Amino acid sequence: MDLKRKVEIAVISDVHLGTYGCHAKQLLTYLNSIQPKKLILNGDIVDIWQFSKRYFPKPHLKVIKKIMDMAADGVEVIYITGNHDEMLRKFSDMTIGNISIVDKKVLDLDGKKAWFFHGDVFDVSIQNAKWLAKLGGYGYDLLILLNRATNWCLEKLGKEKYSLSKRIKNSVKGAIKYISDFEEVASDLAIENGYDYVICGHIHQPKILIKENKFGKTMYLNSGDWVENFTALEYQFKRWKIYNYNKDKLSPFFADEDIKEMEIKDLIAAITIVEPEKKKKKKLN
Ligand SMILES: [Mn+2]
Repeated sequence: MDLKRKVEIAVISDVHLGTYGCHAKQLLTYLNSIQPKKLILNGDIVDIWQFSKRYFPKPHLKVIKKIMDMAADGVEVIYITGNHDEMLRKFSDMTIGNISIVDKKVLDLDGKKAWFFHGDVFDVSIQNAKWLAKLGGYGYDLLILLNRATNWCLEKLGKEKYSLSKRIKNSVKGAIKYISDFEEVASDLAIENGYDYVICGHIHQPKILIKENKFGKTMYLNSGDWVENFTALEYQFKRWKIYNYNKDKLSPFFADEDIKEMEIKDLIAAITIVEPEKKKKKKLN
């Protein structure tokens, strides 16, 4: 009997393999517990920025192996590049077997349009991002180049690359503002482009929100991270849910899962036992 939880789509982001903060073991347990049709890796999976530290323990390798195995078993793996794995952007739009590397992805989900991207395009300037991204796909690509150019200059000047974690460390207030701006901009752009769902990572804040403005509404989703939150997004039965490793662990995540495992006679018994009690109550009344 296969006890893996079947989901249509599982989305993870911000795993940061190759860093001390990454919780690879928990992620491995999670990946072993699901059987998705599509696995979307929404950026910052392997942290190539910090690769020089030569830290890459066994569980981190196992995560990579697991993802490759899933792909070999027929899972469609979509690797969306982030800023910490931006080196992979050189290979964007490449496909190797069931694994494809892209900078963004649009999927049709039961007649609704879902827009996936990591979210670092908003880093350099969230205000500039707003009007640049209005150019649709072209604007998104421009923003990636802008971010890359900025980081290249910073490096040449001997400064640290622009990173969100640094900004958060610098000021809590600034971080809160950035997070709400991020959610706002991503949602506004999604509404403008007619997307029903906008799915990001990057800010390490798992969330599902309905966002509305005068032009329409969209659902904003963030898959969180495997550094602090241990979260994923799952799409099944035409709806999205946040999987939270600490809360949901490996217990049946959807209510109907334990029903599915029951024998038919037990199911019938479970329904029929209730009946005599109901009748009894009626009589008492
Ligand atoms: Mn990122």
